Amino acid sequence: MKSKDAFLKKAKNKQLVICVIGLGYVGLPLAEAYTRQGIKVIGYDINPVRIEQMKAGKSGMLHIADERVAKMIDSGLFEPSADENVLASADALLICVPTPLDEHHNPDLSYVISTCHKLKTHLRPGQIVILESTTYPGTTEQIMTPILEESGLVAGEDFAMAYSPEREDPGNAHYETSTIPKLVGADSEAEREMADATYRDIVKTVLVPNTRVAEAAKLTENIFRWVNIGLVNELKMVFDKMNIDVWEVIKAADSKPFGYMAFYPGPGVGGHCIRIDPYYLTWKAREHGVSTRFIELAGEVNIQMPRHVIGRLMEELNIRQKKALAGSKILLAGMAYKPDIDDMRESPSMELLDLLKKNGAHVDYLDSYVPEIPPNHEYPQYAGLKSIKWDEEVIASYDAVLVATDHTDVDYKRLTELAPLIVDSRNISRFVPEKLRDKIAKV
Ligand code: SAJ
Repeated sequence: MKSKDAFLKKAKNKQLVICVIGLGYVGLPLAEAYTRQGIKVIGYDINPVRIEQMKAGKSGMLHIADERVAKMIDSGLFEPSADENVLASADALLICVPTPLDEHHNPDLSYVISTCHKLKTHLRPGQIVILESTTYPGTTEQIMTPILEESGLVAGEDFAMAYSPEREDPGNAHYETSTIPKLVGADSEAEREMADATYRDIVKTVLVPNTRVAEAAKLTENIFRWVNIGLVNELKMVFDKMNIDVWEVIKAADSKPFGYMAFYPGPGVGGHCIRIDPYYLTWKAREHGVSTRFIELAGEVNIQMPRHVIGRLMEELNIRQKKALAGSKILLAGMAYKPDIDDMRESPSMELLDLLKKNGAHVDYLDSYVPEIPPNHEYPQYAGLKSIKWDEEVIASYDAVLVATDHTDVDYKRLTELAPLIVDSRNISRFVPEKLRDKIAKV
């Protein structure tokens, strides 16, 4: 690998120029981690509005305080830019762009591919290109490298390639970019050394033999969650039939100090990681003629959970209120896909809302983190719908409250006192005194 030594020398002296491509929930904290170590970072994003936000010291994300961006700007080490000519000036190019699913639930690498086509016209010898976005094994080698080599440069000789999966967990109070070990995979010793040197100043690196192992490891981490969530969702349905409280069962099992890890049932699986990542592997596995029945079965369980919850709501309304869902007034508590964040992506609450409306219910929602449903491609008809405000008279007017996300800013005791029926998919009864729990139906 030409100019590896020069690269390593610059890294040793903290003189590497880093370019983070994509300033979202992954790229921005990554850029911040470098500025905190006194290392110059160019923040490249195709969205000029995003760049203006950065320059004005605004994060544009609820979980990242503006002050953090202002501090990055004031350090003089962070240079936001929408000008692609900056790409040539960096030593390391870290790609943090979205890898969603398309409308057929197949991997959509269009952002990665378009970034590579842009990058190839600025690529120069001695640089390293590292993909951070979650993707299927083989992406770095089979998709990115051929595009970048259209520059005439040869990967592994003129420039280096590596893969280092992002492990950002927005809103996680316990871990942040610089404290989450960073997998680093590359297909030659020299490229591994350069990739390691790129990250070593900001985070503990974990070297893996090649890009495929690193790509597969990230998928494994999230598919592990997907299948375990599917397991507890199935156990919930089994134990409900046996009149056993699955939450008590999980709590009991969790007393085992080894060999068990608690996951919890819910109304479905949301988010832009767990909900998406399994499909990257199942899609790629088909190319190799390998089935992924277990992963797909977990998906079948998880995906039908919103319908299961609505079915249980119907039963409880019928039995306890002698009411049909059609014509009933329902309050949906929780629109975000997990507690205490504002992220709506793939939230099961949107499917619950849609199912409630399709069954003729009058539906409002309560979520202080999501004051208004943002424009979205799956349920565009609900964009603009606003959360109600907490008003005791209004809360008492609903036939049932369906709890879909257990935000901690809700007074569940008071909610249970006010509403005639609580249909609880998140075990919020743990916040409610015993004497009130007969108003709660766990689903
Ligand atoms: N969920 C359950 N039961 C559980 C855990 C989650 O129903 O026991 C649901 C959540 O309500 C949510 C969805 O699954 O709708 C995903 O929840 P998550 O806790 O996995 O959170 P995510 O989607 O933000 O996942 C991210 C991932 N981070 C990255 O991919 C870098 C994941 O690897 C982390 O483990 C996870 O955060 C985390 O631990 O918070």
